[in-house]
Amino acid sequence: MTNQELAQVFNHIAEILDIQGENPFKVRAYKKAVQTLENLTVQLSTVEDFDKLGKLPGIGDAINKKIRELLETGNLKYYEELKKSEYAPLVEFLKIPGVGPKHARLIYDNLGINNVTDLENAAKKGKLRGLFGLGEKTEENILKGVTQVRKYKERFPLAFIYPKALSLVDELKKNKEVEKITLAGSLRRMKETIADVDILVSSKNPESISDTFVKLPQVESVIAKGKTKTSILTRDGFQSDLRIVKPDEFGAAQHYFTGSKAHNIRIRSLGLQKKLKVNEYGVFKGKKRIAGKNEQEVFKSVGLPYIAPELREDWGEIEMAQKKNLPHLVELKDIKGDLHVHSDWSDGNNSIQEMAKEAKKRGYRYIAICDHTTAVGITGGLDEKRLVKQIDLIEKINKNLKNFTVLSGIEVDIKSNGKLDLPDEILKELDLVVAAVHTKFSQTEEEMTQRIIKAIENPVVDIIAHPTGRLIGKREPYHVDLDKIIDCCKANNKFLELNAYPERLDLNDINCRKAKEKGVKIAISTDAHNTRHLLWMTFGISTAKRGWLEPEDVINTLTLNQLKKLLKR
Ligand code: DGT
Ligand code: CA
Repeated sequence: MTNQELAQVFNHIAEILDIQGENPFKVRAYKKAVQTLENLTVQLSTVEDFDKLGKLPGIGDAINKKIRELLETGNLKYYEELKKSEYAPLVEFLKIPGVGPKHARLIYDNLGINNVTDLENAAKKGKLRGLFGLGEKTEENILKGVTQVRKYKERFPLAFIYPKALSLVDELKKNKEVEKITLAGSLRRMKETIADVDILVSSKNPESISDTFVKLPQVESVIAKGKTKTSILTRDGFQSDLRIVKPDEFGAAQHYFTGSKAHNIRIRSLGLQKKLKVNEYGVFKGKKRIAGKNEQEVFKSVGLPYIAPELREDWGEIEMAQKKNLPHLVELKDIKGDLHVHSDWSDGNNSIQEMAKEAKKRGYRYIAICDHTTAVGITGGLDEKRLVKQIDLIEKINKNLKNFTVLSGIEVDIKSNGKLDLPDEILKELDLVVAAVHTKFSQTEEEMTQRIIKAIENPVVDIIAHPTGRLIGKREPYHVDLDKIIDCCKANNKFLELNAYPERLDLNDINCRKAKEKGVKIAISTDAHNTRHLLWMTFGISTAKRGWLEPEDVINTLTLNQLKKLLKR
């Protein structure tokens, strides 16, 4: 079990206890444990001598014992019992924005409702109003929330699925009958949400591969088991389909099952024009297979160069490939620094030194510390006085660093009137100013657009962070005219962020492309709140690729000197 999986168990426990109305201290203890587990830098399952690990911060004896039980047996008796509670199904309600544990319990105790469909019907019929503390407004919010949750219910965020899919692949690889193996489907295209995990294997012994697959420790149940296709439901709640093909067919199958469907249709019709049949088994001229071993062959047979999976959406990649004009996509290795990370000066978990050290370890040359300002309403938001101190400290830290520079930055809040949360005089002293909206999401499009434009037009601002404010599966983008924002950035020589934080990915793929087409450059930043979060650059890069970005479209591919010139400080 990974730390993340342990954290999920304790989070679920905390939610059920909270709904049951347990002692708040107990609930908080579990929530704290979740945070600790998510932020640990060692994987507990790899620790041989658990006793030597010492006390984990914020985790008491009782929870410690439960961690052990989970690691040793893969199960937790206490948790299994708790899941049988009549209140357990109500955790579904907590996903609806604005519905808390108290509401959930109140609704169940009074109306006996324990599933989202019944809740929706009750809200429609106005049965919730009148329950203590609930009104018409709550009913409206619940209905809105339910629609939002439904929209994403069947899909999982990329960052949640990705590591779990890789571990399925690693497990399968242990079977020596596997010749080649690849992820396929939306996951190989790195879409921001994924319905199911498609895996493709070539082997001369398909039965052996299916047998391994259905016996993996991740399996909750087997949906179907056949010679060429086997499907499982994992303990994480997602489905994974495994296809097994002959070695000669691997490339054709890889292309077919990577999709997208729209892309495949185009490729097939290009084939038809050349009197070729393209399918998952190969490319055929009459009965003769002329390609199929690898994807390059498949593309070549229809007269195209290789097209990266992230581009395969029929968003113009076929035409560009025909003109031999495909973008040279940005890669992780092009990235020279991270321009938006937090430290323990605001709501981050690590010190500036620790963030710098980790970034250097990743091969970066610079990092910008951009802590929050006070208006965001978190503990530790920076005011002018503390920011001056932070600038001093960073100067000192830099004296002890070789081939690496910490930039003094800030994630300054854009207030509802477009003014910034700190005076320009102090912001001018910084190497970099990232500005962002964190409050009053309900403004009209006109108000929000003007608010952000005012910030862009302020000479001290360099980058607008997470420009649309959406949280995947949780919050829709605020109303904003992004075209105007992009135009304004272009006119003022400012930049937009692609925030790689898994639930943000904001700008998204399409909007990155829009910015690029209008000549606005992008900063791909993780918004890391601890050292591990720096890894999220991977998802920033994949989204950038889906947005057709090339190294020259991305400002953190620049050397420090080039960057400083661009920022004109
Ligand atoms: P998802 O699962 O909704 O996140 O998205 P995908 O793209 O992974 O879709 P999925 O799992 O239904 O199918 C995987 C790939 O298989 C898909 O991207 C293209 C290919 N495929 C599936 N069904 C068809 C089809 O009817 N026609 C064609 N041309 N390709 C298909
Ligand atoms: Ca899929």
